[in-house]
Amino acid sequence: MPRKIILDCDPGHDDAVALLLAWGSPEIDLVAVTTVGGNQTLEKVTRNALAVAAVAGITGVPFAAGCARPLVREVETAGDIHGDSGLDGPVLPAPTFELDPRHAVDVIIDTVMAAEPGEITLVPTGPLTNIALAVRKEPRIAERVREVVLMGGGYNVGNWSAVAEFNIVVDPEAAHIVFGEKWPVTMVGLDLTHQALATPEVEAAIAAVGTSPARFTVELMDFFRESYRGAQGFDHPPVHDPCAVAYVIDPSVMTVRRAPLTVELTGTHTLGMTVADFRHVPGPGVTTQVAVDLDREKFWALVVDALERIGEPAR
Ligand SMILES: [Ca+2]
Repeated sequence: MPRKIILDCDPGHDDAVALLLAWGSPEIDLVAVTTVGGNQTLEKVTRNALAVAAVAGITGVPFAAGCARPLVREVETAGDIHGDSGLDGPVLPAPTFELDPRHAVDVIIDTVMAAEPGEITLVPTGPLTNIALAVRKEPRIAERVREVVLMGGGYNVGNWSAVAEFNIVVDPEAAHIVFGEKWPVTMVGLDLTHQALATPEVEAAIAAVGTSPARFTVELMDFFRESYRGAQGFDHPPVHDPCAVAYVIDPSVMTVRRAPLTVELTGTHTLGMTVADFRHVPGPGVTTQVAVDLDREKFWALVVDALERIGEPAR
């Protein structure tokens, strides 16, 4: 049985790859895509999500726009990494379908409440604003969601500050809400995603697929490489977001470790830090875990397989 997921994203180069991976994988049933302001403004990331849908030939999946700003703090975007459009590099095609008229928060609630308990997995790959608001508006989703597998945070490393990751630090209050709910949370953070580097060998394997979605992916990675070289001194860009999707497809793609997980909300130098407490053997009440080690070959094989399955969509 394919796993039903809602991808809550802010495309974003790596979100785009996450969307392609989800759409092209038979193990995933993509039931909705929701957008949140993050890497760029809500308007831009929503347009980008529809552009990726056009590239991949996605049909029959509701796409809905959500929150334009964090719960408490001012808008902060990542134009230095993702460019002015939020998806700089390739030419972005025009949308091929209309947005769902509902707010993303309502799409999340409606989808989870209409499904059987334990059927829907939430995969947030942007700031957690929509997810936090959804569980505040309809608390019963906390018991009905199978699990939350999110890209964000890091127990040992940051990128937006020395200790904080972008998705978490731009809306730490939302992350606090999501980490504190009853649902199981897997945090796929920078400790893991910095192992998912789009090396020239990886790009060559993607390029060899030979389709327009594969070329689109290579163009995204080329832009991402230059950004990461300039902004953070990486030789090859870490492709964060598809790691969360890959974990849903095949949990053996990474090792995880259970630990209590909290978010720093008041630190002078540590705002948005995700703190995993590894001191004790976690008790049965601990429902959070962090991703540790990635099987790189298995991960990139999933991405290449998905692109092969997507093939050359009709326009
Ligand atoms: Ca993202």
